Amino acid sequence: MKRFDTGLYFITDSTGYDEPEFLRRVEEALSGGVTIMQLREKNKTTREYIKLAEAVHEIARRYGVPLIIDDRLDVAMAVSAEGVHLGQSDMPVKTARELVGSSMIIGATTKTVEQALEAERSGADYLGVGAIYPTTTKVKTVLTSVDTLREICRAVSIPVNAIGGLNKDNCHVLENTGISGICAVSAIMKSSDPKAAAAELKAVSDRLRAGREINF
Ligand code: TZP
Ligand code: MG
Repeated sequence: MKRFDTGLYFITDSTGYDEPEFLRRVEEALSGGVTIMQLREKNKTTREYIKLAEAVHEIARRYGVPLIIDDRLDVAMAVSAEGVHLGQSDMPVKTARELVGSSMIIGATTKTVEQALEAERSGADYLGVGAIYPTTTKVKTVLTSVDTLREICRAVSIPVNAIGGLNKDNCHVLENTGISGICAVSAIMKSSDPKAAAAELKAVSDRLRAGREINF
């Protein structure tokens, strides 16, 4: 059975770092309390993506953290990653689920209740919803209101994570929304101390989830 905890969902961005420094930051973050991570690369060739995913997977395994690959089911399968994360213009969740069966974690980005219900029906295991705040991470996205986030949490029974511009000082808007966790790129990746940044965000996430039954 798939068990995973989206409490602190760390998403990578290797922009501006050479590979050793990138891998060092990933390891620091995992040692700070990341519960699940996503390798997110937009400008690598397939071979480069696979090579980096193998290196990241080796680290993630040591920390018992599931590795999710952004956008690319083929890369996820090639490195036996624990999961894949699919956006609205990537392979449909239903198709991916048919290809991989039940064991792989499939996440989906959704911005409306309709998209969320469709993703859940198609076999998604968790949802990412946002951007809650404007983000400096290279991404084409529009903002999603906290009200919509709350409606999505009510509408589905799979875990829902908030994403976009989140840091330890601005997560209070997520109180009582029903989220299962928070996703962060720059708050961890660009920190001078990724371990401390992850630990702080984990504590924030734990507080947000306190008293709620978590359905992961
Ligand atoms: N999807 C919606 S916002 C976002 C993605 C991938 C980027 C979030 O990055 P950050 O740095 O945590 O704002
Ligand atoms: Mg994507």
